[in-house]
Amino acid sequence: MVVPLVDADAEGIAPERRRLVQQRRLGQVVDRVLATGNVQAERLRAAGVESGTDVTLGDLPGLPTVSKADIWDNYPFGLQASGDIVCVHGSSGTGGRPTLIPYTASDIEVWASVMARALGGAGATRQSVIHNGYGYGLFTGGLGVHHGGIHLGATVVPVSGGMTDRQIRLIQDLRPDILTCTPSYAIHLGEALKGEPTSLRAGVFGAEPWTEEMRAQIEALLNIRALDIYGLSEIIGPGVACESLDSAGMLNVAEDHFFVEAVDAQGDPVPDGTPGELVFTTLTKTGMPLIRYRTGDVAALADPVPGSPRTLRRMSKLKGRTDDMLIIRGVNVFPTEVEAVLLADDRVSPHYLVVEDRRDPKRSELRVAVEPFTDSVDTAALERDLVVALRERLGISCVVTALEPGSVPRTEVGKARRLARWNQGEPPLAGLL
Ligand code: DLL
Repeated sequence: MVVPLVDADAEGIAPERRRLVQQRRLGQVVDRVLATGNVQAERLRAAGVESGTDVTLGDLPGLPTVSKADIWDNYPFGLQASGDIVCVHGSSGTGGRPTLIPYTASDIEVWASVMARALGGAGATRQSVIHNGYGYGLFTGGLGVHHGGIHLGATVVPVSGGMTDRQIRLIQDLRPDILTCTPSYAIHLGEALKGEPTSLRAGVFGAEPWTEEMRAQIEALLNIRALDIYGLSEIIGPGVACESLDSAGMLNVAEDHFFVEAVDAQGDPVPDGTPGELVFTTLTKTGMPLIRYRTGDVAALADPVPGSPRTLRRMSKLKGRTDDMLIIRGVNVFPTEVEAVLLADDRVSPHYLVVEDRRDPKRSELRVAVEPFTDSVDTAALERDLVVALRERLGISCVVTALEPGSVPRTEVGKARRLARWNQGEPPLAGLL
């Protein structure tokens, strides 16, 4: 299948020509950062960089990185590089500390154009109606899709999150072809629709981890193609990378704006196909440009689909975040690996919670709360089977508890919480022993 490119110059040019564009933009962003004199500039100078002309793309892996801690340390706007800010976005972040990102009008244009490409890759056109169930606000999901849909010339329905009955009414009345929301909310909407046919053809889902097994459930529930979209507010929001109908399960990285590297725990580059932490350089950002931002997100990189008109490099679905990786009795486990095992079993509903139980610091335990789809499932057999399947996949034993259908809290607004840490006191979910 070939899906038309929204921006052929950007998505379809020969990689060697794109590299020249990236190189030129890298020089410019290095100059913009050096001009700020901020902590990034100081680090670049300490590494011997005095001007953008000093740096080639090949030098990037040797340059200093910047992290979320640097953004927090310089809160709210210490890394800002332009006075022409038109809006602010961000995320509430871990531990309640907000990460705020200032945008210029040019940043919003870049964002709108990468989001238009992302929606176009899912088959959206000027005739499309996009039902946008991502939250509007500081969170980048709602307004990111909004800017992109308008840039594309489609009709955006800015429903935002929650109020599921109203969402269903709007889907029935306005007949959208594209759905955008978190994957967990897509499940929730699908369950609420109870098999009723809709006009939807494809969905663009992201902002939280989800697996191929979750994709299969969404596609079956809603009878659509379910595509993954990735991004983070620090870099721009959604649209940093997005799957298209023809990208063979991986996400096309908007690498003409966001240069991507993947590195190991020591910060050394990993080869294509090997999962590594994603590091992005915002080649065209002006509000808060970042050079070598360590995302904490783990994925593998790859070249484009051979012979495809799309020439952008691709990334895999995210495996997880470095800070969500659990170390259970010495074994590294990403919650997505647990999800893959759970949802491969057709008795298990997509509502589950992974719990890292560290009440006994000497012996950590992985506990998994699942819900069977129906009351008729033999829960004891289900628990036994999942323990075996998880041991086979992860190499460790865990405790599986099957709870009554409906016990795991649903997320109607914002990101689903699928991982909890239990250090002491009451369990994070009633019914867990
Ligand atoms: O979640 C941006 C976004 C909105 C992406 C809507 C896709 C759709 P933040 O709130 O700053 O931005 O959170 C960024 O969410 O570093 C990842 O850990 C995680 N994340 C985002 N997309 C995906 C995805 C938005 N497709 C953080 N799969 C990132 C897994 C994702 N995790």
